[in-house]
Amino acid sequence: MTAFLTIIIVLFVAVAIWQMVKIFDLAQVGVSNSQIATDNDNKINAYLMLAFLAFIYIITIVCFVKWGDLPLMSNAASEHGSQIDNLMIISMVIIFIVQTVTQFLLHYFAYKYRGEKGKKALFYADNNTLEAIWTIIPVIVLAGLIIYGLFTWTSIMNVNEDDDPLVIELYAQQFSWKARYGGNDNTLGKANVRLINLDNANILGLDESDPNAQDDIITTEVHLPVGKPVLFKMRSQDVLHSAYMPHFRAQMNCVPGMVTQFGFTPTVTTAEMRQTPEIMEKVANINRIRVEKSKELAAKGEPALDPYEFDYLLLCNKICGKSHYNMQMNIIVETQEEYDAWIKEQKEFKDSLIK
Ligand SMILES: [Cu+2]
Repeated sequence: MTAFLTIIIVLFVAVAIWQMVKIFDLAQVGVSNSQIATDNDNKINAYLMLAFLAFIYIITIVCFVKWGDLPLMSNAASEHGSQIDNLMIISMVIIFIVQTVTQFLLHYFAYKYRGEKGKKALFYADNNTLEAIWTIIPVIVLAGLIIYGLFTWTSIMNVNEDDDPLVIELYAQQFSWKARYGGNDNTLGKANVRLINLDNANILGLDESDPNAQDDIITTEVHLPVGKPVLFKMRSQDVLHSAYMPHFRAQMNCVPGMVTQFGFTPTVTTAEMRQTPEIMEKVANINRIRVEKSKELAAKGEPALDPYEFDYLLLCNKICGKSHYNMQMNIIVETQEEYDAWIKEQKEFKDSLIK
């Protein structure tokens, strides 16, 4: 890798020197003007423009045919998820149409109006109608997209406290996540990084004198009852992290020194999601690759890879350090009964402290 980077850097330096020499050459007054393009040069470049246009269209079609059936992401597993997906699809379709048309105009015009000896550019001062059209149409489309986006954002970010959401803290640190439930009172106790005490295992810095903190439950997995609104409160111990739950279309930065939040309602249990055709196909594909890889490993006398099983994940979406890629925690969406049984088995904060 280092060798590869060195070669690239050497290459860039060489290109930079070459370009500088060229500039010096051009700056020489009175020297031959062989740098001026001829009709033939212009013609070659004009056809190259058309060739490039064809190239980007062909590559787009190839991508659609070859990978068009791959969904970017399986169906959303939260109530607001379809709102995000719609916003995304509408934006993508508009961008796709606009870019297809503008690429054509850009390259075709460069071809059509290439430089030719004796051909003079038309002097055209301005045209108010044209300018009005290419100002008003983008303004309407962009304003529409932005207003639609703002409405979607507001409707997603407004947490209705009357819904009595389940409050869970997501605690980020290099390079792991912890979750904290409010316990029986569904209220998180006060916490501050300054109160972290590793001697008695107070790893999240909970205020040990706060009555609300006593029944808090700290876990290394998030369990959520399906259909129940949940409100995540994010905290970070060290640097910026970002709590990213792609299947629920949720993401929020975790900022040291402040609490951020994101609320949603999960709608599909982990068990149901594992049964959907998209996920089954994806899992089968991953396991096919794992079997192949295991054969290679077996040849080297190394143990085989475990089969993969789908789970919702909480990932970190801010590059927070060298093990950032591995910063994840499982999220299990289950029925209320399963959730109740799980939470009952967990230790409360006051019992988890080392006396
Ligand atoms: Cu991180």
